[in-house]
Amino acid sequence: MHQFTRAIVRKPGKSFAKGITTSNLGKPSFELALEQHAAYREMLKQSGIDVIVLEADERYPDGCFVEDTAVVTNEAAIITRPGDPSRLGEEESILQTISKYKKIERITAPGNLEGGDILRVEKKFYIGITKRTNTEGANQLAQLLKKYGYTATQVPVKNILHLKTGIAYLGDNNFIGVDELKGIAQGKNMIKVEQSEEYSANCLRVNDNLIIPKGFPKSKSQIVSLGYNIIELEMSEFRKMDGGLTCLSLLF
Ligand code: CIR
Repeated sequence: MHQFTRAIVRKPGKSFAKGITTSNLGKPSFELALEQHAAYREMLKQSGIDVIVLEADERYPDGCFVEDTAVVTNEAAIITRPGDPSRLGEEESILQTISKYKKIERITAPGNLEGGDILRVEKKFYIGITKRTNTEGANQLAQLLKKYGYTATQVPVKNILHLKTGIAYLGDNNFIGVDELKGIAQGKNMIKVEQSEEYSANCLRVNDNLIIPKGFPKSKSQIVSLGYNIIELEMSEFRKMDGGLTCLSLLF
């Protein structure tokens, strides 16, 4: 599995509760979100990551979900073009920061693409076609990835926000995901999440650790059996805004 050395994160702002959500789980607490974000940053440090922390930008309530603003490979950072108008512009400060470390490529109009729709499995990328990522954006990304020696496959996604809302690659040919996306794991091992625990399909492998959301016992018992070094994080406030573990960082 790819080893990461750095991550960019952005703290949630006071406008956090004004972001986009479909969850019906109520209004998030800003204070609790800050606490949970601090625990997330601590987890990254424990996993050997040098964490670059950006302050909140109140213009963008969803700005803490930095994953959506770039797709980062060894060779380049591909700056995305978020598919919801309220999120367009978040990518500019990420560009400023990441350009210190990576060559920059960009997704351009009429392409839309959000990083939550991009699943990397070793040298292969899956690109979810969703309300946020259109085929134009996906084609542009596929071309760029091809240039750097990767392959890309487009996957239509229904019923969930992003591709990675429903599936994660844990490394070692292991996936966790929802039934709809089982095709991606064909011939490999996939832990199937039950509908009541759907949120736990978004896990995050960071170097030697596997990060899982707290409160999903059925998924957890199956993940434990795979033998990973597990860190559980409380994600309640981000979940209220449709965000998961992968959304909160850009790892490279
Ligand atoms: C949104 O709807 O855009 C945010 N409230 C949640 C984004 C979550 N990001 C992700 O899954 N990569």
